[in-house]
Amino acid sequence: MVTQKQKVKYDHDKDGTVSKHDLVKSRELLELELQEEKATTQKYMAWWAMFFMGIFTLALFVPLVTVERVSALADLLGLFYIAQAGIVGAYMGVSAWLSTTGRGRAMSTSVSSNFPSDERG
Ligand SMILES: [Ca+2]
Repeated sequence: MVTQKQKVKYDHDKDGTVSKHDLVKSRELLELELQEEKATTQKYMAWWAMFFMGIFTLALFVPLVTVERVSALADLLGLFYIAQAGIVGAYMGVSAWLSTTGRGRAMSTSVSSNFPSDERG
């Protein structure tokens, strides 16, 4: 049972019925939204990793943190920096790889070509 509100949401060509074509388009839009959400989350992860590397580096110079404590945690701090830099590097590498392979461009082209001209602008 399709409610009137769902009809308005999924009826992309505004002909009053929700056809298979409308559902395919809705599915593509949902997939794009999920990809966008995932990319945004990954971007925030990379930014927070860089932020915490800076904060931890600055925190090591606070007088409250003794040299003995830093020496005791040296191995752990090394792993921390490697892990954080790995997150940032992986994000940047995958972003660069996706932009050079044209995967992102191909997706946006295929979706926009499926839209009727009245919905583009
Ligand atoms: Ca329709």
